[in-house]
Amino acid sequence: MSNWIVILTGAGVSAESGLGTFRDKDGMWTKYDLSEVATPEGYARNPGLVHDFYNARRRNCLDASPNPAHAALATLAAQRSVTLITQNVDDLHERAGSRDVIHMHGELTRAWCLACDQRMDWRDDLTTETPCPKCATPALRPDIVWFGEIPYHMEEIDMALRQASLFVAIGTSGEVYPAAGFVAEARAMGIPALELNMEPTGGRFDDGRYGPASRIVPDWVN
Ligand code: BV8
Repeated sequence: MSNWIVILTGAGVSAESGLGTFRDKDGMWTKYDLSEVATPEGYARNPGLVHDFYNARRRNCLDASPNPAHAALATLAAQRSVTLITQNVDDLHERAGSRDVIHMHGELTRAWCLACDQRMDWRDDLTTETPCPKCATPALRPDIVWFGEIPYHMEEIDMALRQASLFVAIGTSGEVYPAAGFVAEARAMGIPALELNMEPTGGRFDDGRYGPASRIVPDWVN
């Protein structure tokens, strides 16, 4: 068995940086209708609303700072062989020093032109009128994986899971697939699974440590 740790993070790892989670009591999906702002159908119906939703999140993300959980994961990767997969679309892992982060749901700081199919770094607001810097067409969307769209890097993720000696899920409710299925895939291959979360999400793991990520992740890493 290799000595490779595969880590999956979710919104809980960025909660203490001030970025909202989705399904907690005041989470994003209690304020917005997911089908209107996080599906291709919603974007087709009202692209302006979707741009407003992601523009606000992009600004919050750029105003936020990594917390000790992000920093601890960057430290761990300097000591051990780690693959860091995140469902999060913020760049706090990178800003804490993590490298080669696998963003399976895309990134707030990237845009995708539907006219020329180019993807590019993007830190400003987007509107339906914003011209693509590559082809000048106003056809830019957030480079985010919406519900019903295929997550990015699935082959790379599958390969990483197969060679893992430990699978760790941090700050995720385990509600969204295919990410929510990784723990069962790991355990079916005999790979031990650890959950680090505010509270248990339902007994799918071999072990768990519970509390705020900014405390329990550094405690686990050190
Ligand atoms: C797919 C956009 C096929 C980015 C997101 C009908 C049609 C099509 C698909 C489906 C369908 N029905 C079901 C599906 C599958 C669907 C799905 O799973 N739906 C769910 C709702 C049932 N999945 C998809 O559509 C995916 N695509 O299936 O394509 C396919 C698949 C594989 C291979 C080929 C083809 C696409 C899923 C991605 C959708 N995009 N968002 C954005 O706007 O951010 S999902 C959204 O939920 C976010 O991306 C987020 O990352 C993700 C998961 O949420 P969490 O990160 O877990 O956050 P949550 O709030 O839920 O939980 C936070 C946790 O942290 C809690 O446990 C809390 O206790 C804890 N916590 C809070 N504070 C702290 C803390 N822990 C520690 N410390 C703290 N301080």
